[in-house]
Amino acid sequence: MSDQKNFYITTPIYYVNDVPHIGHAYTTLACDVLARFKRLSGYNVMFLTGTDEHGQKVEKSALAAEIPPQEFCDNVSSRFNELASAMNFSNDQFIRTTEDRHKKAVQHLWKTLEEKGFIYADSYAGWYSVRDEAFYAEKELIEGEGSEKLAPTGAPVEWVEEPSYFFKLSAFEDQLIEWYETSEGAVQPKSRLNEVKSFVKGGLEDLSISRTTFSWGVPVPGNDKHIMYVWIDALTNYLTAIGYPDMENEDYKAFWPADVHMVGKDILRFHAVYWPAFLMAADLPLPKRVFAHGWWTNEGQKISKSLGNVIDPFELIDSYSLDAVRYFLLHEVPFGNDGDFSRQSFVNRSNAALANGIGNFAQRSLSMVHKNCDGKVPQPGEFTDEDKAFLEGLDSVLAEMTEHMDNQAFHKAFDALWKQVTAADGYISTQEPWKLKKADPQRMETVLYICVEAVRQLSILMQPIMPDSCAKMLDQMSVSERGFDQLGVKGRMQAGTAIPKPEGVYPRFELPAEE
Ligand code: ME8
Repeated sequence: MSDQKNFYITTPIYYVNDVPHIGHAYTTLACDVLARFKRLSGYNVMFLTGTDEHGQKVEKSALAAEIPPQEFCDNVSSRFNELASAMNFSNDQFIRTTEDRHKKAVQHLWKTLEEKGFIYADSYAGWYSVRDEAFYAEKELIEGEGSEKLAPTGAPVEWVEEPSYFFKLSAFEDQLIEWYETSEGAVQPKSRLNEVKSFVKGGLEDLSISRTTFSWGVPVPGNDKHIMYVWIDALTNYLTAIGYPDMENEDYKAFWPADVHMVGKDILRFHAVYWPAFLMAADLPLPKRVFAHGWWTNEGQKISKSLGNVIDPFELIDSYSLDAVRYFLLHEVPFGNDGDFSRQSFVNRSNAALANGIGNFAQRSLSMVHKNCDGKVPQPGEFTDEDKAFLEGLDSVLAEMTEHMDNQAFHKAFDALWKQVTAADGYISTQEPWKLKKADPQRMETVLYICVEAVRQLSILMQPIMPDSCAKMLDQMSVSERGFDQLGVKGRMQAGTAIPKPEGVYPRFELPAEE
C-alpha cells in the first residue's frame, strides 16, 4: 500500500445558460487555492470543475439564441474553460455533462437506485422554477409585487403536471439527520448546517427526478420519453470524473469519497440533502464535507444581468493584475460570509497588502543584497534573539495556516501569513540594515540574509493564492525547490546564491477617476 495522501476537491459545475462572472470565478478560485495548498503539502490532488449543460434552462437559452443546444453548450462551456486559464486555475479535469462517460455514469446510478427499490413511477403536480431548476412546495413560496407566486429565491415558478419518476427521498430523513449529527463538519459553515437540518426536520417529500416536457438531457434508462431531472444528472459528475461506475478504477479508489464539495449557499440543499440521499440509496460513501460559501454583491447591489452590474472577471484581470484579483477575492471577506465588491476597496486592499506589503519588503531586501553584498546572498554571522524570534515566527506559520485551510477559513490562514509580512517590515525597520553598512558590515550581512530568507519563505507560502508572482519572485532568487517541505531550516537560503537586480512583481493601482 502506498502512503500517498489523496485529496479530492470539486466546484459546482456551472450552467451554460450564461457566460461566467465573478461569482463563478470565486468558487473555483477557493478550490484552486486549497488544491494548490494541498499539493504543496505533499498530497495527490484531484481538483474538478466543469459545466452543467442539460435541462430546461439551458435548452431555453439555446432556443432563444437560435443555436442548436449542443453547439450552444460548446460555445459557453469553452468560455468557462477560458476563465480557468485566465484565472490560472490548476484543475485536473474539466467535466461536461454532455460527455458520453457522464451519460453512462448517470444512467448507471439511476439503474442502481431503481434496483434497490428507491425509484417509482407516478405523476408530479406542483411548482417548478426553471431559473433555479428546482421543485418547490407550496409552503415555501413567497408573494411577488403583483401578488404572483415566486420561489423563495425570487425566481418565477410555474405549475407543472406531468408523469414523473420519483426518488424516495422521504425514506432518508433519519439517516440524513444522523449524518449531520455524527459526521463532524460534514456540512459547513455551522449556520448553514442548521438551515439544512431544520429543512429536513420539517419533513421530506419524495423528489420528482424525471421530466417529460422537454428533451435536452439524459434519457431515463428503459423509458426515453422521460429526461432525467437535471440535478440528479449534474450531481453525478463528481463520480463520473473519477471513473464511476468502474469502482475498481485507481482514481475512484484514491479519491472517493470527496474531501470537499465547494458550493455557493444557493445550492446547498441539493448538495447536503439530495446528493447524500442518492449516495445512501446507492450504498456509496458520503462526501467528507460540503462547504457553502456566501454571496458577492457589487457596490452593495445584488449582481444580476438585468441590473447590468455583472462583474466580468476577464475585464478585472485586464484592468488590474491576476494575482491582485486572486488575492482580493479570497482575503477580503471571511470565507462563508457574503461580500461586497467595490473598486475602491479592491485598490486600497491590494495596494496595502501587495505593493506596500510583501512587494515593498521583497524589493527592499533583494535590492539591498544586490547592491551591498556583491549580488549574492551573504554569509550570516551569529543570530541574535530578535533574529531567532523572527525566523521562528516564519518557520511555524504553516501549521497555523494548515489548520485554517482544513476548515476552509482562507481569510484566517492568510491573516496568519500576512502577520509575518508585518513582522518582516518590523524586523527590517528596527534592524536598519542600511545604517549598518559602515558601522557593522558583518551584522548587515546577517540581517540581509534573514530578510532574503523571509522573502523565500513568504513567497513559498503565498504560492497557492498568487502562483504567478510568487514563481517570478522565487525565480529571481534561484529557488527551485518550492514545496512546503522546504520551509523552515531544511530549505534555508544558501549563502552565495546570486541575487540579480530585483524586478517588482506587485504593481500599485490607481482608483479610476470619478465619471
Ligand atoms: O447552480 N457570489 O450552476 P450556476 C458568489 N449548475 N458565488 C456565486 C455568485 C455570487 N454572486 N453567483 C454564482 C448551478 N456563484 C448548478 C450547479 S453542481 C452539481 C450544479 C457561484 O451556474 C456559486 O458557487 O448557477 C454558486 O453556487 C454557483 O456559482 C452557481 O452556479
